[in-house]
Amino acid sequence: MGGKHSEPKPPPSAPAPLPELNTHWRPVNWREKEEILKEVRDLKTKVEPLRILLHGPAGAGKSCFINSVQRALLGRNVISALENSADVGQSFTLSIKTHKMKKHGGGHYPFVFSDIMGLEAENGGIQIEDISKVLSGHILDGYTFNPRGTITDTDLKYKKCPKICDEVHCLVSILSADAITRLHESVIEKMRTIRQKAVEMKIPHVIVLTKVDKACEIVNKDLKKLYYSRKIKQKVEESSHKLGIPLNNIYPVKNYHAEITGDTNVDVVILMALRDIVNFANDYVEDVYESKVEQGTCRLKENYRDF
Ligand SMILES: Nc1nc2c(ncn2[C@@H]2O[C@H](COP(=O)(O)OP(=O)(O)O)[C@@H](O)[C@H]2O)c(=O)[nH]1
Ligand SMILES: [Mg+2]
Repeated sequence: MGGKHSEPKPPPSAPAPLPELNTHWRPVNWREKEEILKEVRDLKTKVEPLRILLHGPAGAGKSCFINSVQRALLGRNVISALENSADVGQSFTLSIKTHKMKKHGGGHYPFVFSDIMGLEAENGGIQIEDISKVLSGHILDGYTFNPRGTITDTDLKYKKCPKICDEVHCLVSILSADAITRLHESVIEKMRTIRQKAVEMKIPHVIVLTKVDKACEIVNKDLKKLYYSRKIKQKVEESSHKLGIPLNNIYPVKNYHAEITGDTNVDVVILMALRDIVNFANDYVEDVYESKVEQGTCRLKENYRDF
């Protein structure tokens, strides 16, 4: 053998991938705001209210998302009835608070958002068992969680026989696109366990990925580039991988957080997420409970509650 052979040449370094993709990876009709609003307004629910549970790390944008939905629905600025964001990361309480969504011209939409605060508090945060009880409707609004123990059935906020309207009909994990990579493994683990509980109960589960403007400069300059951004696509894939949620159940959004005036593009991404969330919640109620009603094991009419 032998013979002269030259050193293999190192492969030419691949050019850095462009931050902007040539084609979008999800179509958006930036002019369909009014259509979505009409769809949500005309929604007929089997149960009232549909209950959407938000959970996620402190500072991920839960309160801002609720505010943004309210603002997109009303078409005007709203006074934030939410907790002070200055409390984020500090001595926040471990609690559950439910928010109704006002309708233009009076009344409320037939869905509510329950916001669980304190998922990953230093002292251990809310126990998984308590979150299961929230999912199944045993824990009423305003309960303050105890990180050292779960709720007992003698607690005033414990509902022994929850109705369908007390249960959670869609679980929404809120994660911030700019922080997903450095999220602590223990928080991811807790969120995965909660997902597992929801899956066992067949409750639909989506991720709302906030702060796309902070995660990608291109999107910060122009929100319409949202689905052309390589960075945002990577963040969506990363959250899908970390929580085990299919890509098509992940909604990147920019929340209203400092703006005073409305922005139709912000409204569109928020409303696209909302439309799917309320439809998933409604589908769940129809699928799981209509059969029970048919079997006579439960009566939907009894399931309207003014919370
Ligand atoms: N740039 C940007 N900031 C956001 C967005 N959503 C929330 N924030 C900011 O993130 C911080 C935490 O948000 P908040 O809704 O209070 O988080 P929560 O603890 O999950 O309820 C606030 O200072 C918001 O102004 C977003 O989409 N973009
Ligand atoms: Mg909050």
